[in-house]
Amino acid sequence: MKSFLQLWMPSNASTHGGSVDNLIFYIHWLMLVLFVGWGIFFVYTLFRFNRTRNPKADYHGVKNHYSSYLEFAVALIEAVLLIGFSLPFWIQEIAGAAEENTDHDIELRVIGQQFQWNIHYPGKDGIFGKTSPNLVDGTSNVLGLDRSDPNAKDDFSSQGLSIPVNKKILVHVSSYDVIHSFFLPVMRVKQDAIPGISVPVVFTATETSPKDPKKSEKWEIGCAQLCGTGHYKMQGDLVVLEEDAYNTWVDEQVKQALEEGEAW
Ligand SMILES: [Cu+2]
Repeated sequence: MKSFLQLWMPSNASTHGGSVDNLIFYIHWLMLVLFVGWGIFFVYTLFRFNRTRNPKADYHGVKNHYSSYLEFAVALIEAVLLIGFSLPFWIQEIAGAAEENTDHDIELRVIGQQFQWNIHYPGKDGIFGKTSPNLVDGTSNVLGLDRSDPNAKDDFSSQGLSIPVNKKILVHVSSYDVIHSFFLPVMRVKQDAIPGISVPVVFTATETSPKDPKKSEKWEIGCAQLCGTGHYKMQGDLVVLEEDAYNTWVDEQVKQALEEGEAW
């Protein structure tokens, strides 16, 4: 069933993606059992309780408790999937891991905006420049970055997400306007981007993105929350590079940011 379901899924290119997929498969197994079980029960009742066999209505109904036991069992399995698998996984691998440990390699900020993704890179120094709500401007400075801060000099923003392969990436997801949802299908990452709240998420890419996106699967950032009329076009490119290529890319972006100075 796993390989059957995988035919409809994007490829997995993250370290934790296999666990997410497993959970999806368990849920599908449960749904298949329920679908077939209830289908058989439905057909059974059509014959067992048809009018020829039961000309007179029975006002007392069912006396046994089999259906209650069944419903309890289904609720129990669902609770195990949620409490036993889903929540611990999310806490260990994604949001919890990001909040607790600092052993990430790259730290970025992601700010959703109608209708694009803005990624804030701290530049070569790895330190984010100061930001202030007073400096926020929807067209030229979504981050509210204070360019007079020395740490902000080499900061730059991008509407695509470029990251190195096999490095632990920590992103702080937030929003400029309404609620969006930061979605990296191939990384099995999906996190609501909420104005006023910064949610940490970690992931590690296990392979580089396809060189020719026209010929193969396109790796992208999507928005998984209906956020307005332009929601459909709220996407960006996800580019996973070898470490050297990533460093070269960062150098170029920093150079450009330094040349442009205040302009964003
Ligand atoms: Cu959106």
